[in-house]
Amino acid sequence: MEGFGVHTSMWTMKWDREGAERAVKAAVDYKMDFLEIALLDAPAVDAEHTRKLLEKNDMRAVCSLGLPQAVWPSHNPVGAIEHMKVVFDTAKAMGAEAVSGVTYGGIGECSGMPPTEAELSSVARSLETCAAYAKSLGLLFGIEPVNRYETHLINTGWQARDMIERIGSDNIFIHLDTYHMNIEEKGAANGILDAREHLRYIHLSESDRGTPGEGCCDWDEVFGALAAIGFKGGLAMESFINMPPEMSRGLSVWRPVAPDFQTVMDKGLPFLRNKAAQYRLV
Ligand code: LER
Ligand code: MN
Repeated sequence: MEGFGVHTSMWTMKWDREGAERAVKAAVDYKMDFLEIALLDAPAVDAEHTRKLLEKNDMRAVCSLGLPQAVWPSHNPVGAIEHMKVVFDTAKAMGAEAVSGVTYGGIGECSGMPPTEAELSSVARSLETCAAYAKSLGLLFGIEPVNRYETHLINTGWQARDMIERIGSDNIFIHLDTYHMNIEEKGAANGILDAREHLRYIHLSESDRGTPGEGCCDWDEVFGALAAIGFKGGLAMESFINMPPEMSRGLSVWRPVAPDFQTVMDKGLPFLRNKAAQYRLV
């Protein structure tokens, strides 16, 4: 995973043949290095169609997801592992390089209490088995800390490092997100410095999820810290401008955060590319 990517929510959250063709064409037009494909319903995906489409267009892919409540690893590690095996098999068949996201739970998993030791060890058990399965398929496996309103389990780079150190698998990595960091970390650089060698992927997402460069994220601190740790991973722009209702709830996106996807792609993407070039990341 390296270079610049974009989350397919920019164009579609429905990964059927039509959505896949539209998103891959748009990603090629914008000269993206990879696409992040939400794998919310893996069995419904025509993996062979996606693999051929990606190959034909020389486009790389990363898959991401949060787990449904019935198989949250904190309470049902066995169910979580079964669910994730289907996700890994599908991602592999699609030709993806990695599976990441809230792979340790669900978006909206908030118990109202701090995480218990029983929950964390159940999550660790699920992640360890998942990492081994992913490794057997040659896939990398990421965990994305998200803010306190979306999970009570892992909110910061430091907590993600703690979880990875419990597990010890070498194909598991930290995936940060500047939107969540802006809520949870003590400074824009902290999560990156804490995740350090485990950081292989980052969502570049503005403080309002809108057009990068038009919000409160301190992008110089973010890119300066990435340069300081010698970051070599994937830089994925994530902006949730057009959410279907079932996604709006989990992400709490209730209003248009940018006028349209062209604004995000034509203004936000060049802004991020310039910053990455300025800090010699690309
Ligand atoms: C959710 O808030 C988020 O940032 C997504 O990337 C989840 O995978
Ligand atoms: Mn994210």
